[in-house]
Amino acid sequence: MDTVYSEGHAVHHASGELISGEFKPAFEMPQRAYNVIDAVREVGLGEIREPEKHGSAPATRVHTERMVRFLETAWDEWVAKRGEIDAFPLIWPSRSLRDIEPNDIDGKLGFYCADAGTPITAGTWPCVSAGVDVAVTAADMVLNGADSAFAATRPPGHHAGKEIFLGYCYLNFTAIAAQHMIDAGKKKVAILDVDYHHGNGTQDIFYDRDDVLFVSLHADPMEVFPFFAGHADETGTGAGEGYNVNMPLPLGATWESHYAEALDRGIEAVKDFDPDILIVSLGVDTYEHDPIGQICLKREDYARIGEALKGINKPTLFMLEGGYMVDHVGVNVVDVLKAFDAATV
Ligand code: Q9C
Ligand code: ZN
Repeated sequence: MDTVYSEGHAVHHASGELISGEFKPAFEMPQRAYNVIDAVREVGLGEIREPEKHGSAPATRVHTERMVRFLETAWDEWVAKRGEIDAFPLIWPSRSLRDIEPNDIDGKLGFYCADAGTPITAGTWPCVSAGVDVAVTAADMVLNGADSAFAATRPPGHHAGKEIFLGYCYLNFTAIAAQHMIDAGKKKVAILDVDYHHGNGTQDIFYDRDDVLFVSLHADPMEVFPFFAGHADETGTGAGEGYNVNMPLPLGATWESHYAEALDRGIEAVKDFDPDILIVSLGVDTYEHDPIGQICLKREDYARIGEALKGINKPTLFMLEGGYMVDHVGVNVVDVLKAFDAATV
């Protein structure tokens, strides 16, 4: 399996995040992607390719034009007002308030950014632009006939919705790749999200559609981030009714206790849909030693995930999402990909 990767991600490095009442070092950092690429090289997974440039047009297919423009210009507006420190919102307005983008940068930050872990930094826009290039280039490889490809994007994307960003995510690279495939003429794309957290952004983007199935295994949102989406009764709306499948898992779940069974159900849902292409939102914050996750998968479980996914027997694009045990992100991700490559259908 070949990988698409751009060093361009590294310019986004948040100074910290507000968590548990304290400003702490950011869990989401450049070293995560370096560790993943090192592991890809180490095992000789395949070629590592540079992305082609795609501009911001693929992003505006799933996010509003005004949010994409905001992400592009926010840093300069912020620096003019506050100086060169990371830009955090100071208000999180409920969406029952006016749906008007304010002129002031503090108002705008609150309008789009929904948490205290996702600041705009000097490098955010160049970083997420490179991520769009990586996502679309990897999607094109699968569209052009590759059995599989890996988009080593950073930061993660699955929390970013049509017009909201949070959870270390600014643009939803998985959704951008899926939409790119639909725009290229594919009729049905399935997204299977195995990140520890619910992919609320991907769900938001495709909730009313029947051409993109969204299936997610994640820790119960009654207990953990993103708290406000990810329940089992969120099944889609309108034409999308029945095309959104959430499987919340209890904290402490292991492969044996819950995970294997839920993954099987998720895979069955994908098979029933019979997509042209499968996209996997691959987060490994389900790892037993992850500093922010409380699901307990062991190292050997990642190969089991890769093997199980191969059974779907579809062209497959893997997108990197979360995973914060920095020294283990690479081996866990690559264990999934290697096992997928090695498995026979
Ligand atoms: N105590 C992804 O994995 N903060 N995003 C949680 C934990 C937000 C993680 C605080 C975590 C978002 C893509
Ligand atoms: Zn996550």
